[in-house]
Amino acid sequence: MQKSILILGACGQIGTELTLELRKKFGNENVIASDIREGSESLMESGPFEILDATSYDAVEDTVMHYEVEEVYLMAAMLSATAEKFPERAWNLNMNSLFNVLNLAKEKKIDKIFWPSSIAVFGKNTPKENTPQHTLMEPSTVYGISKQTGERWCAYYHAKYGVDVRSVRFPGLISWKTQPGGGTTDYAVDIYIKALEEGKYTCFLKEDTTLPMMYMEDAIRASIELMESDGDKLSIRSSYNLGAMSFTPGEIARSIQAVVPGFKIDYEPDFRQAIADSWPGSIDDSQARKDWGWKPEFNLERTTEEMIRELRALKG
Ligand code: AKB
Repeated sequence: MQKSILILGACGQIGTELTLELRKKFGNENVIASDIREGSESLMESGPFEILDATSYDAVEDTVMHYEVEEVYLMAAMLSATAEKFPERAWNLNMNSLFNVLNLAKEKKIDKIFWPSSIAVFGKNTPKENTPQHTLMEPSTVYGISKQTGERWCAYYHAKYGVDVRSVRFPGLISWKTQPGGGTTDYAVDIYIKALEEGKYTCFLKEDTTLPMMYMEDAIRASIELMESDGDKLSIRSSYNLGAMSFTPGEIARSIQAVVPGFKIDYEPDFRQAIADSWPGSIDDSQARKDWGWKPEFNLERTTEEMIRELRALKG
C-alpha cells in the first residue's frame, strides 16, 4: 500500500528503528524522517530527512503539505529523568508537539496519528501488579503528568472531532541500535553495553526494583500493528496498556552472567529510584490483546541473547 508517513523525533531510540521498519514496509521514499538534529547514517541515507522542530506548528504543517503526509508518528519527547531537571521545557515539548499533530488531524490535513504514552502515567497509588487498563492514575513525574494529560487530549479529540489517534503505554524499551536518553528504565540498555565493555556495571536502581520492559522489535511491531488495525475495533482512544516482560536489576544481571561469565554488578540508587518506585511492576494488556491481537515475542532470556549477540557483532 502506498502512503506518505512522517516521523517526528526520528533520531531517538524508538524513532530510528521505527523509521527503518516503516521504510522496509511502505517504501523508502514514502517515509519522511525528521528531527531537530541529524541521526544515524542508515536513517539519513535510506530516505527523505528534514530538520524539523515538532513544537513549531507552521514548520510541521509545511512538511505535511509538502510531502502530502497522511500519517504521523510523533516520537519526540523528553523522558522521565531529564524532564525532572527541566520541567517546563519537558511540558512544552511533550504537550505542544501533541497539540500540533492533533490539530492537523482536526483540520483534516492528516488522517492518522500514532503517539506513545508510557507506564509513567501510573503513580504510587495504582495497583502495582497486573496494573489494569482502567485504574487510579496519579503520576508523580512531569513526564508522567504530560503523558496522562496527553492521553486525555487524544481521547477528547477522537470523541469530539473524530481524530484517528492511536496510542500505547510503552514500558521500558531495550534496544542495541540506538541508545535511550534520559529515562528511568535506561539502565536495562546500559547494563548490556557496560557488561561487554567493562565487565561490570553500577546500577542506579536497587537490586529488587521490578519494572515492566519490552524488546524494541516487539515495540516497533506493536506500533505498526496498532496503526494498521481496523479502527472500528479499537475501544481505547486514550492509550492501550502494553506488556511483555518484567524483571529486576538483579534478574537481568543474572541473565547476563549466564552468557558473560564474570560480569559484576553493584547498586548505587539515585533520584531515579523514587520514579521507579512509583511505577507498576507488571501490566495487564488484555484489552490490547482482545482489540487488535497484541502478543509479545521476547522474554528476558531471548532479549539477553539478542542484545549480547548484536552488541558483540557491532564491536567486531
Ligand atoms: C522512561 O524511563 O522515562 C521511559 C518510559 C518508561 O516511558 N523509558
